[in-house]
Amino acid sequence: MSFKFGYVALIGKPNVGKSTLMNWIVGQKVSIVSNKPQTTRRRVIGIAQSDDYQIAFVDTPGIHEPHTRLGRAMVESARGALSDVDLILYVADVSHKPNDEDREIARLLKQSPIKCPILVCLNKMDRLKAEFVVQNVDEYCSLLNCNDYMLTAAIRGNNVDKILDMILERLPEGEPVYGPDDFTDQSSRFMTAELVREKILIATRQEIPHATAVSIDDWQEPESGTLRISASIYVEKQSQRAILIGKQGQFVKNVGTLARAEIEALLGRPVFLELYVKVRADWRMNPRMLHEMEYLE
Ligand SMILES: Nc1nc2c(ncn2[C@@H]2O[C@H](COP(=O)(O)OP(=O)(O)OP(=O)(O)O)[C@@H](O)[C@H]2O)c(=O)[nH]1
Ligand SMILES: [Mg+2]
Repeated sequence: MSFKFGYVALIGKPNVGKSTLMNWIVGQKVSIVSNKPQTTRRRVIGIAQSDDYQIAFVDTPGIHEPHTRLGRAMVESARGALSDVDLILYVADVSHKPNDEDREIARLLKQSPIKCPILVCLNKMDRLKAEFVVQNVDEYCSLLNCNDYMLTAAIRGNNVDKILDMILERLPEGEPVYGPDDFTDQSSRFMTAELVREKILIATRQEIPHATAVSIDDWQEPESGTLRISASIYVEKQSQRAILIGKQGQFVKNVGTLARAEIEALLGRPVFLELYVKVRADWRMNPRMLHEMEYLE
């Protein structure tokens, strides 16, 4: 078999499991994952490879009706992934029927001038009740005019090998573009900020997940020994800051402990992580802040 290379865009609503699926196939936490919608905020490449192929997955923010400048940038970023890819993997939560957001995405995909193949990944099949299987599968497939689908449970890797085979069948032959050890296009700094944000998303509710951003302020990397990282956590209100700090600073301390363990594993060395919680009213509306956070291209 000759070598295959291709770009595959993961497109769908927020919270359907796009990042979970990509991480499983790549075999690394490339994108952060949480049970809060709109976890992924910009395009992230995850590279899956073997002796026979290299697949560059383009994970995207979930497509939704945006209410902030950040939301608009996220949806633009997802739409931007539709051009220059070899395959679109439309990911949906099959345990629910398609709604208006799915219909909007289907319209977007059908209107799109790019004519690459579309594969439908019906995820969260572990939550799909037997009596709805036929109906829900049928509704998603007819929405996209596409019978190339696979039911998956990315959280446990069920059928992920099968969807990988379907992806490979549809990819062109080509030379590898990335190095044999590459698994993402993100910088260590960005991934570090994301890991801190993930711990906050998992531990908070309501507006806080959406109102939180993390940026790296200082990164001291001696040739050996401990790496010293200082980061700011931005929220939009004093009340949110108080929650993130917690009683005697316990909340942010826990966030730091959980994030540090993963950052150390990622960077392969000891890390000293300092976190500061700051208020920036309406940062989600502020293009300069969005640039600083690397959410605007
Ligand atoms: N039950 C179940 N949960 C899943 C499955 N796949 C992902 N999840 C969960 O669904 C939630 C959302 O997963 P993500 O991978 O962050 O979803 P996403 O589509 O990338 O979301 P955005 O980045 O917000 O667009 C997380 O809590 C996952 O653990 C699955 O197959 N079954
Ligand atoms: Mg995601």
